[in-house]
Amino acid sequence: MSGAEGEREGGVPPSRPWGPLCEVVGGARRLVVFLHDNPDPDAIASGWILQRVAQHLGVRSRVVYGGHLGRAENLAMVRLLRIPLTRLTKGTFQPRAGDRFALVDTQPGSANNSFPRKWRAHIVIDHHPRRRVSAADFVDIRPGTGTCTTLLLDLARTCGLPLDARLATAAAYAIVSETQDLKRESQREDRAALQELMPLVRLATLGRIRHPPRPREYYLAVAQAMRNVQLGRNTCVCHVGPVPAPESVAELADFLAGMERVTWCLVTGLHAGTMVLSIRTTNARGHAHRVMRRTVGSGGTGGGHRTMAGGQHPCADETEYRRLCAAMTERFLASVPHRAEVRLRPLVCEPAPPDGTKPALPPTACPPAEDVP
Ligand SMILES: [Mn+2]
Repeated sequence: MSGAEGEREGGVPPSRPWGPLCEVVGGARRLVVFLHDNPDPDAIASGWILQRVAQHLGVRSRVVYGGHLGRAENLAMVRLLRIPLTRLTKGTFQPRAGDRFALVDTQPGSANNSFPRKWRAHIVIDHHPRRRVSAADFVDIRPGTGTCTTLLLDLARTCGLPLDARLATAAAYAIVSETQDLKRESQREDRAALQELMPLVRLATLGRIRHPPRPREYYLAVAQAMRNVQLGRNTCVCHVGPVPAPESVAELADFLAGMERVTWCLVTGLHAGTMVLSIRTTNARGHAHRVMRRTVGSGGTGGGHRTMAGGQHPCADETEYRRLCAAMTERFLASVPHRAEVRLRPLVCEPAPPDGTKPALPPTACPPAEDVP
């Protein structure tokens, strides 16, 4: 679990809680916790728990992330629970002597984080499949755990961290959102952790996080997405085009994967020079992370879990986006089971307008694929 730590800076009184994680955290002048880019609630809660562990041990700490925080639920979580996060933009982060670096819900060398490639990580705590490069003083990677938050709660206990209502509410929201209310890839540990948190959780706040007010752009993105949904017998593909926030892609993938008879779903969007991809499968023994790697191809990167995966590919403009969409649809369909079914049909049929006029009728549902000769 943890390697030998040569020089420990600053003596730690013996009365303190002691364990491999405490030792590495306690030896830092400052602990900088990196989340993955475009952090989700699991990453946010995990990072905050580790920051509080550091504070508990008398070590200053900050939580940083790259990318974007745009999903309404995540913004509500951070705002209502007053979670201190720092977004990394060029020149905002200066490492200092005595800094130690932690990565949570991601690993060094993974394309989905902003941890500099040449830096050495001191702490890696994650529940994604282990990467070869994850060497650090303290490494705890448990791919079987449904959420990284469950792992952090377990480790925080070994450091004697007391939970308060805000932290418990963040952790509970992380667990229910990452596992879709324990329906998706949750383990006994995740359920036990949630049950233990519940007496402390601010339930009305949790409700406000789960049902936040949403901007109009969100509904426009949904409308845009629905016009681009294509269905095969058990597959759903949706290339949304430009999206207001990269997390919209994952959100739409969750939404579309709930459609009856859809077992595999690919959603893509274009945001800030990057094509963002999400894959979902309802097959608990699927390999969404592998299908993602095949789908993005050699020019992109991707990873994830059995039933959910994310990816990205550089993409200059909408012309290139359309070209990439065609290639990715083809590779996705070739990678999922039932590959014989490759004919996709649109979910929504737009009525053909007479020349020069707007459609007079609203879109209608296309007949299901089975009914089409
Ligand atoms: Mn996670």
